[in-house]
Amino acid sequence: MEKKIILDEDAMRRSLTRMSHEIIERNKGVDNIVLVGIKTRGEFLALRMAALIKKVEGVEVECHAMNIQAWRDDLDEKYPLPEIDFSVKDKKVILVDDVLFKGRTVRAALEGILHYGRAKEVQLAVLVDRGHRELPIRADYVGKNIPSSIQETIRVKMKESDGMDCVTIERG
Ligand code: 3GP
Ligand code: 5GP
Ligand code: MG
Repeated sequence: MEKKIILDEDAMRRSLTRMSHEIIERNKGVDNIVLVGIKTRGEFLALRMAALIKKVEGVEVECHAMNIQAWRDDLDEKYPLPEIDFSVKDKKVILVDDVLFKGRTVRAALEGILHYGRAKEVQLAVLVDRGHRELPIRADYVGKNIPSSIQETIRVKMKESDGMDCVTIERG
C-alpha cells in the first residue's frame, strides 16, 4: 500500500491559521459568528480555529459541535434527533468539517442546522477538499485541495483523537 503525507503537523497548523484569517477578513471581524464543527474531527478543527481567532481578534467566538447522522440520506440505520443545545438564529454559521467528498454530509448538516434556528448565513470550511461531489456544494474556506481517485483513502489524524496531527492519502 502506497501512503503519502499531504499535510504534516506544521502544514496543518498553517492551513488552519490561514483559514481563520480568511474567516475574519471575509466577515470583517467575527461579530455574530458561530463555528459549528461536524463531529468528530470537525469539532476539533472548529475549536482550534476558535483559539486561532482569539489570538488574532482577542474575541471568544461561539463554538459548537453537531452530530448530523440523523439527517443523512444514505444510511439505512435510523438515528434519533440530537438534542438542540444551541441556537443559530440570526447568526452567521461557519460549518467546519475535516474532509469534503460527495457533499452528502454537508447537505445533512444544512438540513440539521434548520432545527437550530434560522441562520442569517451559512458558510463552509473544510481542511481537505478531495473532489467527487454528488451535490452542488462547495467550500468557502479550504485547507488543501487534494484531487483524488475514488479508490484512494484520505486519513485525517488529529492530536485530540489520534495522538498526532497529519493528513495522508493511501492508494491500493
Ligand atoms: P470523522 O468523524 O472524523 O469525520 O465518516 C466517519 C469517519 O470515517 C470520519 O471521521 C472519517 O474521517 C473516516 N473516513 C475515512 N475514510 C472515509 C471515507 O472514505 N468515507 C467516509 N465517509 N468516511 C471516511
Ligand atoms: P461526504 O459526505 O462529503 O462524502 O463525506 C464527508 C464526510 O465523510 C466527512 O465528514 C469526512 O469525515 C468523511 N469522509 C469522506 N471521505 C473521506 C476520506 O476520504 N477521508 C476521510 N478522512 N474522511 C472522509
Ligand atoms: Mg468529518
